Amino acid sequence: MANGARKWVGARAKRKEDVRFVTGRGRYTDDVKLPGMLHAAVLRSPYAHARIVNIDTSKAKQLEGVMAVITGEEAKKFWKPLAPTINISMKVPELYAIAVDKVRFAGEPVAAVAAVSRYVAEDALDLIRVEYEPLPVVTSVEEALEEGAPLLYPEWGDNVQVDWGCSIGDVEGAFSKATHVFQEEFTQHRWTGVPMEGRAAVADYDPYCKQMTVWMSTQAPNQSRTLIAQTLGLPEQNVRVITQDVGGGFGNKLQADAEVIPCLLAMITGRPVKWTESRVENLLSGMQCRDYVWKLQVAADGNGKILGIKADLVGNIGCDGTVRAAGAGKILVAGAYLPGPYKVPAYEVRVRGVVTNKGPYGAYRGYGKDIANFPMERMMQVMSQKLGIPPEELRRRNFIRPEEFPYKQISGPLYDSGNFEACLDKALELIDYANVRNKQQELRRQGKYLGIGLAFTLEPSGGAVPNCIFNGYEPARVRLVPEGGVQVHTGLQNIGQGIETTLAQVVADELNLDLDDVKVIFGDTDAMPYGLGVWSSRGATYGVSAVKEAARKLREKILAVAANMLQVAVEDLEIDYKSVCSKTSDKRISFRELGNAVHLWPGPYGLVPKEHEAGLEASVVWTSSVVSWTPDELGRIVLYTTHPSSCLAVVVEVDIETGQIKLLDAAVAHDCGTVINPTIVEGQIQGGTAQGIGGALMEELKYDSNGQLLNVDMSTYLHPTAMEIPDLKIAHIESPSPFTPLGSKGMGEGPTIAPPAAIANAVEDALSEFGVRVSELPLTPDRVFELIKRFAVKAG
Ligand code: MCN
Repeated sequence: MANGARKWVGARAKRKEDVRFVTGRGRYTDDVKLPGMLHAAVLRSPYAHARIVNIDTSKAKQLEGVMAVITGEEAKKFWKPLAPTINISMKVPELYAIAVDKVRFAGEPVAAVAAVSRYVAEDALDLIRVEYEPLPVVTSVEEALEEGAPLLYPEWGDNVQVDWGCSIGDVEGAFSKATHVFQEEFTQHRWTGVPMEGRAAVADYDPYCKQMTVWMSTQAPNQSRTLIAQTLGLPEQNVRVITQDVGGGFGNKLQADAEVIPCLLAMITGRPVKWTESRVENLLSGMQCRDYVWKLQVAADGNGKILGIKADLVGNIGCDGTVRAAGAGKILVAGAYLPGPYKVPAYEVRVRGVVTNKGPYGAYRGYGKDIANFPMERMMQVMSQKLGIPPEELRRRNFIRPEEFPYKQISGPLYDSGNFEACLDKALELIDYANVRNKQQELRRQGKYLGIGLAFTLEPSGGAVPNCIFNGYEPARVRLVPEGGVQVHTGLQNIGQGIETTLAQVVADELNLDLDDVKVIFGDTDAMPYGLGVWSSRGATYGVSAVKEAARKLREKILAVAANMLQVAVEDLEIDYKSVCSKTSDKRISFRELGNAVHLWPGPYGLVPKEHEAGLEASVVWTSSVVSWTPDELGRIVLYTTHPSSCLAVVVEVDIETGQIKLLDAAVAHDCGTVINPTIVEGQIQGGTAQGIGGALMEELKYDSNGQLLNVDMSTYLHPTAMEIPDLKIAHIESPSPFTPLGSKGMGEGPTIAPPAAIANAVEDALSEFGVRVSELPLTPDRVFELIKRFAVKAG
């Protein structure tokens, strides 16, 4: 195959990993069974805020089959406070995996048991007596910000964990010359990722070799290893994290929090210990998201062109967003990405993350881009209605244009490429926009309420946060084995998103192989390079680039060795299927001959020319070529990453008698640069959009004023099924990124971002004759019914 030709990249290859999933051979952490293994259970606080006065574990210790019972106070002798997951300048609390002195959310661990079975361990929990002194509870940001509010961390002096802001351009000038100023408040409720498999860890400690092995369900095995080693004070090189299949991560599996409990219990008992999170535990103490209030002011000229934005965000980040969870960073991302795909000449923003007695605030598909997206896309709808400019036209007037890339957004990020208008046009075409608009008028005359809603997303794939630099790199190693096949070692993790197939596609193209000739190896910190796992849709940006460059390097080496062996010039050679052949003669050598010769029987002069390392493997640490080490105007070191974008268009019908919303049609036109596998990308869009629809229509973590979570199971925390999700229409628009060798950008998070705004916009559009303004989500039938009643009365 000629250099650069593509057979696999862009192909709808079937997912390699699905063979084991559909044959029931997926291996999850809970499947791990070790000889002599104990089971852990965790006692959790019933109070949202309380001082721990005393814990009596004596009866639990006497129960037959119990091997260890530990409280936070006792555990403190063995471990250190949880290490922060994100390294951003903000207040970092001193917290332990098992609470010491005080609990700050209902569900926080206060003691743990290791026993011969989970049943015995759970029975032992019932025998532990804890004396609490309840403290006043704050659940809303308004309460938490009040003068004299109860403080979660009295040493901070307030409840604000993160506070950042900036003012760029002539903001006051923009507002004074504006024809229109729009002022709105947008809020979103609290929801969560609900991975099918909760968090889980099996720890096995060898005290003689000081070796800790942890099977763990995580999105980032190396980071988990570092966090576990730091917390337990173990030499990191002796900690091995093994991650097999992961039953969904969705950003929720980036910490090492409760997972360190079985590790400590394994050290104490000298036996392997398993802990698997129950659904109740997952809803109480897993990563929670959204839950914020934006106050937004937009200055615009007479044509609806944005002149300036003033924005204020207060996020309810629960008990913590840095140690138990990494959600505080989302607040900063939201500040940077509010302007999204639009030109904003002047921008003033303040973002605050406020702690309350709700559960941990962590990463969830979107990581702050969702927080930025909702107010901006909702504001587009409000502006469109007030100005009488169609929503698609208003967006067009404000879009950054394709010829303007790379584009430095006012809030800091450098956008690599995109064609926003093409995405918008395609999404409209897919829902047959003009026709639906006509039909809308007709149906309204018959008493049927149809609405169309749009939302545009733009996000960094690979992370970019003001005030900090993410480690913008990823390593990869590609090895030709003697038999002629290839192994790829990556620091990414398969969490269901399909990297075993897509990375193989990239390598297969570079080395002219079939997919079955390539094995992708991941999920074992003793075997993989120190890569950073998967979050912020970084795989197709960083991981893919590293693998492609390593395979290219190996290709050069293969050609050089073949030239040596065949005694021809490198330029005369090309790679054919599993072999190297001369372009001008019938000389040819197979990968097997080459692999055997180099690995097993290198000749006296060596077969690998001096300019290459010996062996037949190549390693690359790929880094974003565009990192500005010079602080920008806000004093930030900025990592420039890739920016996928998309447009979601939905058509809804609202039954005004019941408040029921039916999604009649939905289309996504998205741009993630070069698409490696369209089928996988479409699957990501289907799954991500379904999650976003869930958040828009039904998913909600409901807390009462005492900080009690009221819905801790799947019969009360509602989740969408196939019944609620329309058959999505999907189109790919490709604006290859100039920042990556293949032009690919990540996209896994994006589809979850747009549905809340698009659906809220569609509902407002459907109910425009009542003047309905959607102020709260999820749009459950009772809430929609209330809205109609309230606005119908207002409208008289
Ligand atoms: N892809 C592609 N071509 C592109 C971009 C992506 O073929 N131009 C493919 C990738 O190779 C990969 C998938 O699409 O197979 C998603 O790629 P990417 O967007 O790079 O995301 P990551 O591999 O970094 O995965 C993480 C991302 C995130 S951050 C969350 S959260 C998430 C997600 O992907 N959680 C998921 N998708 C998920 N999918 C499943 N099934 N389960 C989760 O927990």
